[in-house]
Amino acid sequence: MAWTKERLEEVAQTRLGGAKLIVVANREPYIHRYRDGEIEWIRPAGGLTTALDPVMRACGGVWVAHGSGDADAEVCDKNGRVGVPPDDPSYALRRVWLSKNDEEGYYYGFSNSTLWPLCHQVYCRPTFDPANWEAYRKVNETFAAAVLEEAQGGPALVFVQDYHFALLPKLLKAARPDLVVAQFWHIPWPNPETFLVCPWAKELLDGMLGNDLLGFHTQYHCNNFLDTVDRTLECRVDREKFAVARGGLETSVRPFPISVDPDLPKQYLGDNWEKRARALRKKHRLADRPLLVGVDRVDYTKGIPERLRALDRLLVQHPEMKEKFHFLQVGAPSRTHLETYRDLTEEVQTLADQINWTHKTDHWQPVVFLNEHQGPEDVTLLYRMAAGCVVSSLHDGMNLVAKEFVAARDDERGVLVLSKFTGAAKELTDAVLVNPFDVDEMAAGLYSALTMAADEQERRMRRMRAKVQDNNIYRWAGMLLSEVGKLVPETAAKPMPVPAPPANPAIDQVEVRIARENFITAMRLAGC
Ligand code: GDG
Repeated sequence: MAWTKERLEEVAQTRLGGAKLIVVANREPYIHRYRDGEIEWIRPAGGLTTALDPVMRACGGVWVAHGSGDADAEVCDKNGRVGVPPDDPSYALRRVWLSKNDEEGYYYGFSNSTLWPLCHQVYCRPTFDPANWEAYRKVNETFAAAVLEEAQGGPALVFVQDYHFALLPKLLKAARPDLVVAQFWHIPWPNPETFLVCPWAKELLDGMLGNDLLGFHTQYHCNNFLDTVDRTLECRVDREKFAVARGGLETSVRPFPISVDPDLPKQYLGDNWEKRARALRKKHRLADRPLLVGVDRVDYTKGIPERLRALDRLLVQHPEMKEKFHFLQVGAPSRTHLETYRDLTEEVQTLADQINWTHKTDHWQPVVFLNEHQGPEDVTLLYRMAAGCVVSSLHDGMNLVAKEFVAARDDERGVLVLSKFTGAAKELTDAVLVNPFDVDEMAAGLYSALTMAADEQERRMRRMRAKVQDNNIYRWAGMLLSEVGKLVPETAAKPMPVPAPPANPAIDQVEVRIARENFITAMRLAGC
C-alpha cells in the first residue's frame, strides 16, 4: 500500500495512542523577519525543514526550535508559541530564545565547526574548542527545559532532529523516563577512527543512547555508529537486532532514508509555469538554450567548486558545446557568519567569473550564479526547466535536491548527475553517477546530461520517479512513527490547541487565519 499524507495521519492517530508529538530541531520551519518596516515570513532553505514540515502538517503537534528571525518574538504569545504555517496554521511552533554567545558557541561553534566537518570527512578540519562544547551543553539543557514544558501532563513522543542535540535525549530520559524519545541524525556518521578524535566523544554517545530509537539515512551509517559505540562505552551491542543496551535502556539503531513529497512540485509549479520560465530565461539572458542547474546551500560538502571545474573541463574538451547551454547555480547563503563559508562563497564567485571570462563569446556566457535564497516555486521551476540537475556533494547524508528534481519531472525527461557519495545514490541508481573528486568523470557526466537521447532519459527518469513516488517523505515518517509507536503507552494525552499569533497591525504577509479543518485535525490528533 502506498504511503500518503492520509495514511501517515492514520498512523499518527493509531500508533501514537494519543501521545503528543513534539519535534525538536534547531531550525524553525518558518522565520518571521522585518522588511521595510513590515513583518514577513519565509521558509528557510535546508533539507530538514523541507522534509519535516509536510509531516507536521499531516500529524499536528509542536515544533520546538531556535527563534532566529528578528520579528519572531513579535508574533509569538508569551510562551513563545505561534501557529504555523502562518497562512494556514496546522501545528504549533514553540520558539526558544538564545543569547548571541550561546548561538555562537553552540550553533556556529560546536555544531557547525566541530560535528559537521567531523561527520562529513571532507578535509575541512574540525575545531575542538572547550568553550563551544560548554555552549553546546548549555543549549541542549535549555532545549530540554522547553521540551519538558511542552510535554507536561501526558504521554509524549519527542522526535529530536540532528547533530545539534546529541545530549538532549539523555537529558529528557533522565527527567521523564516515560517519554518516548527518537532521534534522526540527518548527516553521515563516520567510522570510529574519525569520530573518536573528538575529546567529548563519550559524552556525545552517552547522550544519544538516551534515545529509544536512533535513525540514520543508510545502513552504513548505522554500522559506523554501532562500531563507534562498541569501541567506546561499556554496553552490549546486539548486531542481530541492531540495538545497544546500556544502563537499563535499549536504543534501536535503524536506517530510514529520508525523501520528499512527490506531489509538492505540482503545487509549486501551478498552471502558468511556462510563462514564468520564459520570464526567467529573459531575465538571465538564457535564450532557449538547455540548462544544467545546481541548487544548494553554499556549503563545502556540496562540491560546488568541483562542479564548476568540471564545467570548465567540459568546455575545454568540447569547445563545440560553447553557446549550446548554460549552467545556472543557485547558491543559497548559509552559515555566512563562519569564515570557511564566506571564503567558499568567494571561491565560487571567483571561479564562475573566471570560467565566464575564459569561455564567453559575444552573446553568451556559460555560468549564472545566483547567490541568494530563492522561493520554493522558483527552485521547482528551475528543476522543471532543466536539461540536467547536478548534485556533486563530496559527502552527503541523503541529498533532497536529487529527489526534488526527479519529483518535478512529470514529463519524464531530464538527466540527474549525482555524486556517488550521497545517500540518494543508493536509491537513484539510474542517475549518471559520478565521483566529484574526479574532474574528468564529472565533465563526462555533464556532457552526457547534455547529449543523452530522449528515450534513455525517459527510461531512467521513469524508474527514478517510481522510486521517489514509493519511498516518499510520508513513508519515511510513517516507518519511523510506526517503529517508535510500538513504545508509546496507550493513555490519551491532553488537548493541544494551535495557538493563534497575537493581533498585530504591522503584520503584512502573515495572514492570521486558522483553517478550521486543520485546527480540528490537530485537536483530533492531540487526542481530543
Ligand atoms: C541535511 C543533510 C539530508 C536549497 N537552496 C534553496 C532551497 N534549498 C533547499 C533544497 C532542498 C534543501 O534546501 C537542501 O537539502 P539537502 O538534502 O540537499 O541538504 P542539507 O541542507 O545539507 O540537509 C542532507 C537533509 O538534511 C535531510 O535529511 O538530505 O544530506 O546534509 O530541499 O530545495 N530552498 C529554497 N531556496 C533556496 O535557495 N526555497
